[in-house]
Amino acid sequence: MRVRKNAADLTPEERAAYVAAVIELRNRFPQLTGGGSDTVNWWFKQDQQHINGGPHQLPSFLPWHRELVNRFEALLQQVDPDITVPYWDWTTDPRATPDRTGRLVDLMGPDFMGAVEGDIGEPFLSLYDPQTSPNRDTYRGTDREERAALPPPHVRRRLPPPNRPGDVPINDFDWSDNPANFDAGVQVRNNPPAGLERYQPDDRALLDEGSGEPEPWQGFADWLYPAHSWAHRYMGGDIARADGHFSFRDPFVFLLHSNVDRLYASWQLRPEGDSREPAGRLNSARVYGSQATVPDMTRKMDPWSGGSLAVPPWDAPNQREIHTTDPDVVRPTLYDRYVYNDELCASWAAFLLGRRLPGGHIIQAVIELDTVPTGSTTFRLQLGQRCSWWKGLLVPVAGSDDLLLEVDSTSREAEATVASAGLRGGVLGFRRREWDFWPFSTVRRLAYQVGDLDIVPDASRVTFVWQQE
Ligand SMILES: [Cu+2]
Repeated sequence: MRVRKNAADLTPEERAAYVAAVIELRNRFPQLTGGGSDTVNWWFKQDQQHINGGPHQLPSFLPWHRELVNRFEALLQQVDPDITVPYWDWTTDPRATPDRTGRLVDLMGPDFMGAVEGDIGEPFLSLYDPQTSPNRDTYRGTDREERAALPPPHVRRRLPPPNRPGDVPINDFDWSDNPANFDAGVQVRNNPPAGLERYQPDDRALLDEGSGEPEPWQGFADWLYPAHSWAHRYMGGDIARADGHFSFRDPFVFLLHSNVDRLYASWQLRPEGDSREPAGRLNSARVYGSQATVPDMTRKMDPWSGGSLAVPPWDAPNQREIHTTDPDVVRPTLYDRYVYNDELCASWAAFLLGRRLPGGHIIQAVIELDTVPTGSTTFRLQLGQRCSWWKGLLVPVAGSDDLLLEVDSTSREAEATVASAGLRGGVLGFRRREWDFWPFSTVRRLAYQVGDLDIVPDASRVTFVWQQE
């Protein structure tokens, strides 16, 4: 499993590979079930998917856009298996955003993300065409499929003077060159809708939204949405246009949405928080709270699920339906840095990077004793082919010897079931090439589903599964 990196940390080679893969998608077309290929190439398909399915100001905003970014990343990996979608830390100016060492890096310009003013130009000149049909931007109804196959006439930006988004007054945001949008922008400026009047320049404050409330996910998501809208408007031009969501024709949108997903993942992996809503954030039955049952969240996710809202290639019969509660949609993606760097999130990331952890480090798996089923719990350990440094998983059992799950070198898999009542709480850790539990009695929630967690070495996987009855 590869890790999504801060765009500021990409090497020149990684920048070039990412740009090349994005442009290559313009030359690739979806294969159709009935044979042949679609007329809309995989790059224009991003815009088309978003226009046809993308929910905004709705609860499914986060799961839907996560799925979109994941699918886009999978396409890029068909071009180059090492690529992940980098993110822009939107608390910083993309022209001067710190890398891991604190050095300020410019993400814009012809060697990476293109211009900050006017047409984005190189390296993405091939993603639009000023000579395209003038109707390209107005497609509606039955001909939208045909028009989606054409390049857009332009991809523009208009960043404000150098500043980080949180420090830019709303008056300075671009509302695009569309007069209707501009009017709308003036209206917004004079009478901001709920959420837009306050930008969250502090990621921790953003993750705190909803904490302790009856609906923590909703509380958080309701603030992440306007923070993301703010980032769109900060970039200006097409990525900021409100008249039909044209933002996914600008490649920068994936850096922005990779950051949306990073904040969402950080929220899910947040080690502390209100005791009523801890590790359930990784659990598809609990993460969304009562929002899980609203129609927007229970309907199948389009355009990928077939049916009337689908676009090729997902309009084929018997298309697999995608739902907001699918494990692939709930499971947070791996990032190099989460908002809470020092605790579970960082451990998770370090673990997945496959580094041998220093002796004092702890990998936490949060087990919430309140939610342990009355029956039994199954631990499963699976190793990939290149993984050789594991010994096993030590499961703490009260009143008897701890259970050591040792991996058989042939099957590379081990499984054991423990009566839940017998589980002793602890912090699951990695030490001396073994998994270990430390007694950890000051908090109640102790271990939980780490859930289908990929680890490096590549193809290795460890899964702790609560068997729910
Ligand atoms: Cu969107």
